[in-house]
Amino acid sequence: MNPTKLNGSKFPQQRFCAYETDNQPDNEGVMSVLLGLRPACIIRNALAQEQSAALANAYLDQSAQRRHDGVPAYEIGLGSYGLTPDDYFGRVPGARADMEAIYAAAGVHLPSMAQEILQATVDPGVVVRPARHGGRAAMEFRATHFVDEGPLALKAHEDRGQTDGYEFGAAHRVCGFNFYVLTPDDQEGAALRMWNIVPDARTKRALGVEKTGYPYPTELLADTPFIDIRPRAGDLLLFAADGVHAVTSSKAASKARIVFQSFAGMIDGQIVRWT
Ligand SMILES: O=C(O)CCC(=O)C(=O)O
Ligand SMILES: [Fe+2]
Repeated sequence: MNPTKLNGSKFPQQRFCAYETDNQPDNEGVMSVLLGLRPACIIRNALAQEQSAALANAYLDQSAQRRHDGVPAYEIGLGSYGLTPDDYFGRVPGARADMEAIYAAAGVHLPSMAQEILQATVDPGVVVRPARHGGRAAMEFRATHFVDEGPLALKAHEDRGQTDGYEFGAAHRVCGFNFYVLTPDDQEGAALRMWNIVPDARTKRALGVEKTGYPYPTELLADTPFIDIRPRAGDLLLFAADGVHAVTSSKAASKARIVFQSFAGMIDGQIVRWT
């Protein structure tokens, strides 16, 4: 029988808000999300407007594929969703070549920038590295273009479900680590909506989403407090992706929303990254 509410852990209400900085790698903001003390840290203008525009244009010049996971979006690159570790890591070289072509065309090497930002932010000596499997390294980013089909551009979900069997299944928290390069001009919609709930294993089993994390029925979230975070082109967002979240529909004329997505989590004191 379906549960009638979601059980799990919550952030204390006074800490359930996004930490925001402007173009400053911020140790407290970033570490507090990785450690699970806060839901999100947004670094505004981590990319210059020209860099975002160049990445968006380079993405649009490539032929993206419809996502294979049922999400109404096109992507270039690769995510672990629905793939075994052998499949995922086997496909990385091809997918990485597609992403490198975008970085080269844009003249912006996002993986190096991400590494520099994280390394400059965390305490000296903390290792920041890709997730690994049999000597192979995970993808740095994939690029997703959401095609807003409403009522949510991306249904409520959490991204812990996609980590089963992977090294990153052991991450303390599964955090989204996203650069936004094209966003709708919208004061209300096109937000990342985060509900204050990290569902427990029992709730996930009851809903049959323990291996996917997708989707959660919105009726079950009616009484759960949420925040809306509205990233703009150039922003870098780190957020608790193991909590239930969604992307709200845009009301703007142009709904295009392009995100260079990845995940980050702490494993044994190291910061590990994957897609
Ligand atoms: O685009 C966003 O703001 C978040 C996307 C997301 O949650 C996902 O792709 O798993
Ligand atoms: Fe997500």
